[in-house]
Amino acid sequence: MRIESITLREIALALKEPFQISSGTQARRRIVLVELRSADGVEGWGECTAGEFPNYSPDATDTAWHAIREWVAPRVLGREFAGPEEIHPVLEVNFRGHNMAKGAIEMAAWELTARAEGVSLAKKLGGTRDRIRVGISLGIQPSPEALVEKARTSLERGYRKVKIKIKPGADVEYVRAVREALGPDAPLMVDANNAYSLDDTSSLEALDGLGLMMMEQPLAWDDLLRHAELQKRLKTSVCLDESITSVDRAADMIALKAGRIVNIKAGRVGGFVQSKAIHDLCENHGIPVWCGGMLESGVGRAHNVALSSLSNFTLPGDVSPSERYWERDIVTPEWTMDREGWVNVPVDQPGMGVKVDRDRVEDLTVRREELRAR
Ligand code: OSB
Ligand code: MG
Repeated sequence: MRIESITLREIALALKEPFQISSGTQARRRIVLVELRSADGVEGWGECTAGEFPNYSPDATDTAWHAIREWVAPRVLGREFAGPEEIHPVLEVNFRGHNMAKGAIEMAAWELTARAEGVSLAKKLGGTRDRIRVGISLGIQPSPEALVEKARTSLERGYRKVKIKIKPGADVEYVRAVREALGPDAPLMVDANNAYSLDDTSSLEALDGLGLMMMEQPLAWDDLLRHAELQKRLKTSVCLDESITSVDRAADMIALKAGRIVNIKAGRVGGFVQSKAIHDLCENHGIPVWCGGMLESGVGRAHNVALSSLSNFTLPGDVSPSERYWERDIVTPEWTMDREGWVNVPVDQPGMGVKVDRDRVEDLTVRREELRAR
């Protein structure tokens, strides 16, 4: 495979409603889409999962654009790769961080290869499922009552997991209200996005009594040691998101017993090679994984659906259907979910299995740049 050109596009896509987590609120997404073209004329699509600001990871829309243009693209363009597996190692040589920039290009190269070979991206990645179970991630709500309503309608709609975003001041009272309203069997979990420290564990200990499936990333984004300390004190499984930036960090989590579940987001770990390595490592250690989300458009969602088809993705992912996020997505068909919370994996179509709506993308594009092999 030889990539001849990379077209970067930034699109502005308004969320149906603002999404609030402990570290900030987003009302729209500034998404970098990447379109690769091979020497043979095959296209491959990718999405950079960075948010507008570096409040989740160090990546952000503008820095990712810069990193792709200045450092990622020059290492990839015009170079002969036997397969997409060879890209990640090349991007790691004396090049720290910028995982979401690296991941956007690496994942697009997988998509391109799947198309070129006429197989689905899911199969190319080693996936074994033709449908996946999904959940919903609910942002912080103005009141416990508002949250109960959202959680109730989500379960009625078919979602198999309800993830509740929490922060100090919007935690125990909120989650307890949902538990009391929806009963002991409702599949609930929380995600703190780093909002707590070991000095204020009283709310985390109160949440521990609420029968949650897991507690996602309560402590600092780069901290494994204190998560290990916290996990010792809790019955509830800790799930790590921000802290797992590579397969080595996943191995550290397991060695330190810093968590019992991993949220895999391909962008966060630099693409599919690392995602697969984390998946396999966790599978060998009896650690379940699930696919996280970064409010992706239909392109990034396609990649998440494909990844979720691997065998150890045994818990419902944050891979909700298009209508949960957008008035209108940028792919056809849009991603849909049935009443039982299943999303179909397009295993019989080459590549990601949805078509980019080029007219819609054009309408939403705020900047565009084409990078070519020299
Ligand atoms: O922590 O999982 C997170 C969105 C932005 C930043 C961080 C997170 C999230 C989500 C969204 O939870 C999940 C989704 O895409 O539906
Ligand atoms: Mg999270």
